[in-house]
Amino acid sequence: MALLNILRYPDARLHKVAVPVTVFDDPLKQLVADMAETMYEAPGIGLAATQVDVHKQLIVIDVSERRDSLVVLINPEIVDASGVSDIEEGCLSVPGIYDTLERAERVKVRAHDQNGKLFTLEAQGLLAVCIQHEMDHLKGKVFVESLSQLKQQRIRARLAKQLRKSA
Ligand code: K1U
Ligand code: ZN
Repeated sequence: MALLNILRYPDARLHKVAVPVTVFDDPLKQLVADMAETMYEAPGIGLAATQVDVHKQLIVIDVSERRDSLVVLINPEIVDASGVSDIEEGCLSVPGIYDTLERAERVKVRAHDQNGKLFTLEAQGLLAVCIQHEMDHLKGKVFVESLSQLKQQRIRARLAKQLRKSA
């Protein structure tokens, strides 16, 4: 397995739109394993392929406390959504920034697993919010871009300061 590099906002590659996976082969399974290892090591509760500069519709998520319940969503589609959640979001591509967006509290998602098998998952709470956050990455959207212009300005200033400190 290998640790992958996570792109940092405002890298333009985070805006690429992912294409559907058509081949469920060994290299795809290797990518799933590498993304899971990268997510656990970060640590994070989710990771979209876009964030590791692979522009395919593939997400890994684990919101369990024991970190032993990996969910792999390939070509995910939300088929039902309800309620309103105010769970705070973070992003491995925007370290140190947390905020809430208006998200559905419950989603029903249809996706393929890494063997190509189609399944439906009903999620609520943090898992539902994480699925929506990761699916936005696949569309080339980073969560901070849905915040007000004022908040985005402040975030850009904070990130520039972080960058200066680490240089
Ligand atoms: O997409 C990402 O960058 C991952 C992101 C997912 C996410 C978190 C919270 C709400 C919605 C989506 C993260 O994992 S940020 C890190 C984080 O939340 C976390 C890390 C360690 C333990 C618990 C949470
Ligand atoms: Zn993110």
